[in-house]
Amino acid sequence: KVYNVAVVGATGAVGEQIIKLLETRNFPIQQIKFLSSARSAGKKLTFKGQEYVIEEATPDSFNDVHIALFSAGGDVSKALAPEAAKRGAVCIDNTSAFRMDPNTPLVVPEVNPEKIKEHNGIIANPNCSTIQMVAALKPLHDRYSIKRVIVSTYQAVSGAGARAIQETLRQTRAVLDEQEVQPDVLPVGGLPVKHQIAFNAIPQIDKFTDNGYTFEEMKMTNETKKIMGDESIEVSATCVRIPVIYGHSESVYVEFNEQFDIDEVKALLAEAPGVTLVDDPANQQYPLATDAAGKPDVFVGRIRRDITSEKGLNMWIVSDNLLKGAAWNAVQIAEYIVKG
Ligand code: 11C
Repeated sequence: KVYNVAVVGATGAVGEQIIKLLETRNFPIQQIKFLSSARSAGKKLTFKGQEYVIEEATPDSFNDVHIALFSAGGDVSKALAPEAAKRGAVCIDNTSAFRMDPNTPLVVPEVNPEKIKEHNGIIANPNCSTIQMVAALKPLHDRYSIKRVIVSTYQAVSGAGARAIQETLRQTRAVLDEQEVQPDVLPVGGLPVKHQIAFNAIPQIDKFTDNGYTFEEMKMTNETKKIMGDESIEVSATCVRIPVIYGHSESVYVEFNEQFDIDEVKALLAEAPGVTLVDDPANQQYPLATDAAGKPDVFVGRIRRDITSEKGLNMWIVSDNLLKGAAWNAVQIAEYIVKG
């Protein structure tokens, strides 16, 4: 069988990666269309050697579409994913619009692939920092039962989109040239205060909620429970933006309910689907964003028992936020749909 596919948000940082993956994975496409907001409509792009004009997305754009991949922001998804679903498309949505909706599965194929079949026209793709963490937590939770997680992230600017990448490069040049830095995008578009990202670390990703955590941090808490299918797992996150372009890194402390064996932890992670173990401190080998960039896997290393807690484990988890954190996870879900 071949499919009519729509990519919504074709010009964005994630949309670009989705298109590349559909090409290289040889996704079984009958027809493909590229959609965007009115702002980017009319731009051209090449797919498998053929030129396409990007069209403005409207409800009727989804007539006859079988699979629609959305990454054009929450408002576009809220307005158009239900319209696409009504017309028979299965939507894979990269935004946070439907993630916590009880009728929408939130899927990481290595963790809860069985949920894909339960969709009502929309399947949500989790937040990038959550995806890479749960891919590593899943085999450990199955074996030792996780009580709580304390995570600090070191997140790449590409998570905030193409404009944040440009801003980081521009600011870095300005600092090196001893010019004045004029922050314009980060930490959050739409908020009045901006901070320098070049040669800095900004402890704010997304807006603040009323409990003192940011939305990005609360996504890690809430999405982890939903994906792992276990409301008892507690997650406390501090999310930090650093001037890396591709690849989120995370320092993760996990406390188990059961006793664990450190060699067995490493063996479980070495065998886990989509996870690559890079854990050889004697040879200074551990996951690095520069190594993870461009690769589909989640890399885990620096694995050690916590010196303050017998049932505590520390590890370092790195993955390309635009790939496993977004485009690759979405295309994986699409491939599951195709496989039936
Ligand atoms: C970031 N994690 O790095 C965010 C980007 O909920 O899909 C993804 C936001 C989301 O800024």
